[in-house]
Amino acid sequence: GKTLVPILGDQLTRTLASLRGQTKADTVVLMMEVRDETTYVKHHKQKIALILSAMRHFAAELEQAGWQVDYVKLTDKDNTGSFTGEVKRAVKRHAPDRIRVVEPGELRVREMIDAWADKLDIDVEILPDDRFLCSIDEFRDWADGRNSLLMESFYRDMRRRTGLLMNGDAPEGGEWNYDKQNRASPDEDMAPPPAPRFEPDEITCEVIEMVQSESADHFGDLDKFGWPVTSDQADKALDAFIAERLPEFGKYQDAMVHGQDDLYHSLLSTSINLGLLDPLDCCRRAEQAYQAGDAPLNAVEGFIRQIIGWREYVRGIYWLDMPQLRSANALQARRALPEFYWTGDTRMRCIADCVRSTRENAHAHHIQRLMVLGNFALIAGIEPQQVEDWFLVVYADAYEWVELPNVAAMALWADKGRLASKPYAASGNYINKMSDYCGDCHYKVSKKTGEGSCPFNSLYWHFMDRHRTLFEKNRRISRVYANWDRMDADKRKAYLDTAEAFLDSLEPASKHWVGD
Ligand code: FAD
Ligand code: DLZ
Ligand code: SF4
Repeated sequence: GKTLVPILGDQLTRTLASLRGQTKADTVVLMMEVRDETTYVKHHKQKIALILSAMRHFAAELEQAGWQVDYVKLTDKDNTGSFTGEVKRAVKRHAPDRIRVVEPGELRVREMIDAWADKLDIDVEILPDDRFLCSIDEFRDWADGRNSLLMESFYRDMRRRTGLLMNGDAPEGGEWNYDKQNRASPDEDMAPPPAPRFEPDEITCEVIEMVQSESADHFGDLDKFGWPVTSDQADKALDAFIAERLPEFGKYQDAMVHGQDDLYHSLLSTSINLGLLDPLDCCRRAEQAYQAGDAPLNAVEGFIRQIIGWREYVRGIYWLDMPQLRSANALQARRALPEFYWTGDTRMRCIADCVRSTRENAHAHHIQRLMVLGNFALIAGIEPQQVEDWFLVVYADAYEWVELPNVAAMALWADKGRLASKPYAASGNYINKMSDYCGDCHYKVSKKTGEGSCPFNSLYWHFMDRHRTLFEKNRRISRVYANWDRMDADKRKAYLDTAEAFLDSLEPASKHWVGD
């Protein structure tokens, strides 16, 4: 009999588990553009355009390879607007014997799929997504019975399993992790070659036009759209990264430069998350560059760690800790997200630049996300759920499985340190060291308190002071309180008053940015 194989928008992989072992004659592939997915949060316009364009290109490739593809467009007149509604209609159209689908990236969608068998009265086979190197069950086994879930120990296991940068049982170069060499401040004479951009073709232009009218009130610009939308383009982006930017990727991994949005980053997250690139393949190609002497070990190890370490790890944490992670708020942060996260309208030059890049590119790099946008939300005490919604909306690579652990657990410490032993809170000093933002800022980074002082400085101490009972016991932070106690009382009061006045001045974001 016939099998219906729904392929979701981030499952654009030719070797997807649900296609393997299927014969073309007995299979109908179903791809669905649906309103619920484009609006469950009001995603950045570029994110929607990217996903829908990549879906259309992928469907065309499958058809060319001889698969029968039933493709539902967003504006088709009978489109019900939901995955379940569209699968139901497709079951009517094709009368399949069964449905075969790869598990989705998000719990929200998993719950829909789990209901299909009953709702549609049909056999539903849900396959593990083996594009990840570590399955959900394997991660659960790894986590079981450990009292600490350190990324570093997970990462070492993954190195052993994949054999990447290994000499037998020993890590290449003698160390597992070269992060200490990956913290250089930006240099005047840094000249990163820009990441390749791909001119929108006819399919992409059509999608962009549709998004322009269907999602007109969503956040973000479309004019700079240049994301890879096919696996061929993604391959070219990977080649260019490895040849041109990987060698300096490690050294400048944490650097930030005003107006320079790519630096030495790969910009491959959108392609990997969509399935256009295979994560292990990216790592192997980086390893080859190291073996050929074209890229140093600290760069290659750093890149590989992000992919087989962090990326796999956060995905495991997501499935381990959902649904609680979505409501976690260990620091009981209740403040509203400020409007400037959407408009960039703030005199904090670091934030304004990160928001600008986010609006123009649907992208910001890791340290901008963690140490500027995340750090501000952490020390200002913004409610995690509002910050999570923002991150899910604005980045072209954002899906809840990767966004949520990074925001809730890594940036906001909402999980009480299950993932990050110590909160990533920092004053203006850190941003000044790692960027060129502060020189031309309205605020003075060297000024600690009072009018015109850098808000990160006073917010940092306000944060430390208000969470003292919680953090004082943490050996990695207790030194901070020794410094605080050594200040005279007037100084401490000035910090707290400056922070309070600044917090009072924040304008809360309008709700329409995320949806109703
Ligand atoms: P590179 O710096 O070139 O890194 C190489 C690859 O490693 C990335 O393409 C990505 O696949 C992977 N990677 C690196 N860091 C992480 C990480 N912490 N978690 C998972 N994968 C990682 N990444 C997303 O893909 N989607 C998100 O929604 C997302 N939200 C984030 C939110 C916050 C608050 C923070 C701190 C990080 C977030 N990240 C997210 C991780 C990281 O910032 C992006 O993956 C990275 O900036 C993508 O740009 P790049 O491809 O140039 O990465
Ligand atoms: C994010 C997204 C958007 C905006 N639109 C669609 C869509 O129209 N059709 C589709 O199949 N997938 C879309 N997606 C991606 C899904 O939301 C994604 O599969 C889930 O987030 C699971 O990770
Ligand atoms: Fe950001 Fe403070 Fe530097 Fe201004 S002075 S750019 S607000 S860290």
